[in-house]
Amino acid sequence: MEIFENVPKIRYEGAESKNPLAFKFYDADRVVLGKKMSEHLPFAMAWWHNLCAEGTDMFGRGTANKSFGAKPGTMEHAKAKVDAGFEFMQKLGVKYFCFHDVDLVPEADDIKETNKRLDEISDYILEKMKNTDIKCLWGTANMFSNPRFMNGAGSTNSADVYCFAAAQIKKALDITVKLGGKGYVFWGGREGYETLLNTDVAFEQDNIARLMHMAVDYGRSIGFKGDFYIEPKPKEPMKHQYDFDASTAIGFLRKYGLEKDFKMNIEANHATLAGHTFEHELRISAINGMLGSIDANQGDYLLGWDTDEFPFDVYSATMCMYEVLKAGGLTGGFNFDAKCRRPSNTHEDMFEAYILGMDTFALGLINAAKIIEDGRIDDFKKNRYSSFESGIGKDIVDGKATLEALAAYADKLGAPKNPESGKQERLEAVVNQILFGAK
Ligand code: XUL
Ligand code: CO
Repeated sequence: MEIFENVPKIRYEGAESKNPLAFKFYDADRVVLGKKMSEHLPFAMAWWHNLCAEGTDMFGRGTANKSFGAKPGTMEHAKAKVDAGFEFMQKLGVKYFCFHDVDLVPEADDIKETNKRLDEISDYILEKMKNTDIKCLWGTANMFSNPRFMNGAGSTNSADVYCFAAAQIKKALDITVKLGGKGYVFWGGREGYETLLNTDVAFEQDNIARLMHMAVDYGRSIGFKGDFYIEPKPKEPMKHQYDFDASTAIGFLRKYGLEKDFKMNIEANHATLAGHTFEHELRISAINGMLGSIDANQGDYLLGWDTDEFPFDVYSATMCMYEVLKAGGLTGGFNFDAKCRRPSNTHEDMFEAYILGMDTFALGLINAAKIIEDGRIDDFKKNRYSSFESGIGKDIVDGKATLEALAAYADKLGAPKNPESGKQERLEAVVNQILFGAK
């Protein structure tokens, strides 16, 4: 049975098209820098926003109907969401999905019953997957919504809750492996604190690391070959979250010897909440060999919280794709961790939102490839450090210098000349020329 009857298969119609249900820029088979767009951009659907969230906010009920013809809270509804999700992905040509355990089935009072439901729904999803080329990008356990996690999961003060979190991770890993997921995410929404007055930070961080080590050991023991991811976020819902940003999370992973099994899942809106640009977080991850996957969305600079909007900002997508291309691509994908605005409450809006996001990233890819082919930005950056390519600069880079030798060199020099201009405005103008100039 077709659920989205009014929506046809979404096709590429080109930049001139006025059809809201067509791609203007995302042309799956178009080759950019030697690879198809669809390979550069492995898009994923976020189960939670797309199939579960109805637009509830702090002040009002949902506005969208996500019942898909079944009674919410039942296994029939869980299956209807699978049907809707697969039809949705197939119509858009989205090849991956991401899920939390509790996105898939209604959580029961008893974890044994929840797990039984997860077995049933994952059988149903597997069956669907067999007839399509749709795959699982990553799975995760929701260890933040249930009140039992109010003091954290890995960072909780309750050993019983800690064990419950372990049980949820174990099952979420089972399901991720069963569905062939490429990754497993830890987003620490409740792993943090409200006040230091009641918090033993060192103990809590040690405990989070213990849980992650157990997850890695178990995952590997059941044949999980993919990457574990930390998804950094500085705040919301907790006032201070331990995985503040990529640098903090990478430092944590190294401290606890987890860096070989983990990479970063960078979310654009989390980057801006941390006071960074999206591309900053991508660069920091990439230079540490930890750029894994992306949660593709955007925030609102006028609001101080995680608005999870669909990507619309072409500059940001361009800078993102520049980082991704420079890093040689992602091992993960681009998960639209994004939701329609509350008044965009129709099923067509769900499609149009994904079309917007996919077209924005297609434009980002096209633009980033042009910037790289043009070469001026990369050349400028490289030449900017040319004083380290010979003489004393090369000695420094080659590790041949001592502080005394450099001080002697500086003594002879007197005062160094000021370095050359950083030319930011010229480089920004070059980017604009590449984006909007003659073809
Ligand atoms: C919350 C968030 C999560 C993670 C997965 O801000 O981004 O949905 O992506 O738990
Ligand atoms: Co996310």
